[in-house]
Amino acid sequence: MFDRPTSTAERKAFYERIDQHNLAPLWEVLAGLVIPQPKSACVPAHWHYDGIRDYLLEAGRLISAKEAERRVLILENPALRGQSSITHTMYCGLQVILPGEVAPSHRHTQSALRFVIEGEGAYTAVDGERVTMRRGDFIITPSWTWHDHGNPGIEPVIWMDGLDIPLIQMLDASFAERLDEETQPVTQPEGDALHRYGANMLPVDWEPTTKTSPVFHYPYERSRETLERLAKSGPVHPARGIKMQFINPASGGFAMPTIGAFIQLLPKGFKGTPEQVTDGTIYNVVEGHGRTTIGDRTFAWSPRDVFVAPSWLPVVHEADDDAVLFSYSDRPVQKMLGLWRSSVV
Ligand code: GTQ
Repeated sequence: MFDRPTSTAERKAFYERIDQHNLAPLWEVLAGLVIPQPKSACVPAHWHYDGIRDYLLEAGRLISAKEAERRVLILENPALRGQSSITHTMYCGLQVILPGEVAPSHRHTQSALRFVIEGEGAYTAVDGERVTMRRGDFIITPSWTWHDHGNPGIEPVIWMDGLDIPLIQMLDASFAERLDEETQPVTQPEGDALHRYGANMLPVDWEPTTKTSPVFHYPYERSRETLERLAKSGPVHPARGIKMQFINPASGGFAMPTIGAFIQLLPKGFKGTPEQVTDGTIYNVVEGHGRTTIGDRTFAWSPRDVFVAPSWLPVVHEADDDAVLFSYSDRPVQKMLGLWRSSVV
C-alpha cells in the first residue's frame, strides 16, 4: 500500500549518522508497519495428543509438580520458538498432576484458563473454593486470584492451560507472589460459586468488584447439553456450526477481560464456509473427528488434539461425526479496543 522510497547514497549516509542517536527514518519501514491487512508471523500448527501424552508422563517421572511449581510442557508456535507463545498474545501448555501431588498456591496478574483433557480426581482451588476437574470442564483462574492444584485421586490428570502471558509481558505488567502455605485454606464448599452466581440469578445485594466472572467453573455437562439442544433446533451457522461463548453472568461479557473462550458443535458431515477473524485462536478437540484448513494447511484432528489458527488466515472446519471444539483467544481485548473483525457478518 505504501511505497518504499528509492535509496540514494546521500540518504544512506544520513541514516547512518542519525542511527548513532537512536533515530530511524519512518519512510523506510512504513510499508511493513502499517499493512493493509493482518499478516501474522505466527503459523498454523497442530499437536497430536498421542504424541505429547508420553512426554507429559515422562516429565512426570523427571520432576515433581512441587519442584516444577507447575509441571507443564509449553506448546510453542513453530514460528515463535523460545518465546513461550502459541500466538503473539497467548500462551498454551499441557499440565500434568500425578496422584498425591500438589502444585503450590500462587497468584499473578496473568489470567488463566484450564480445559480438562484427561483423568479425574484432581482439583483446582480458586480463592478458597475447590472444583473437581472433569473432562471438558472450563475453569478460570482470573488475574490475581490465589490458585493451587492437587490430585487426591488415583490417576494422572492432564489439562490445557491457556494464559495471557505474552500479552502481559508486552505490557510489562507482570506481578506474582507465592502463598506461605502450599495449599490455600478452603473457605467455601464445592460448587458454591456456581450456585451463587451461575444459575441465572445473583444475590440481591451483590455488586461486582472485579472485571472477571464470579463463576469460575463451567461444567462440560451443561455446555454439552446446550450445544445438543441448539443443534436440534438450529440454525447452524455455515462457518461456525453452533458456537457459544463463555460469559461473566454479572456483565454478559467474556469470563475474563483478556481471554475469550468458546465452545462449538460441528454436526456430523458439517462442511464449513471460510471465516477470517483477527484473533489468533487456539483449539482443543473435545469430541469427534474432522479436519480444519487454515490458510494452505489442513489438519486432521482427533479428540484432545490442539491446533492454532493465526489471525486473519481463512479457517474452514469439517466434521466426520458430531464434533465439539473448545477454543480461546484475545478476542475480548480486541473487542474492547474496537479492533476485532471477522470476514463473516
Ligand atoms: O497453573 O498457575 O501453564 O502459573 C503457566 C503458569 C500454569 C498455573 C501455566 C502458571 C500456571
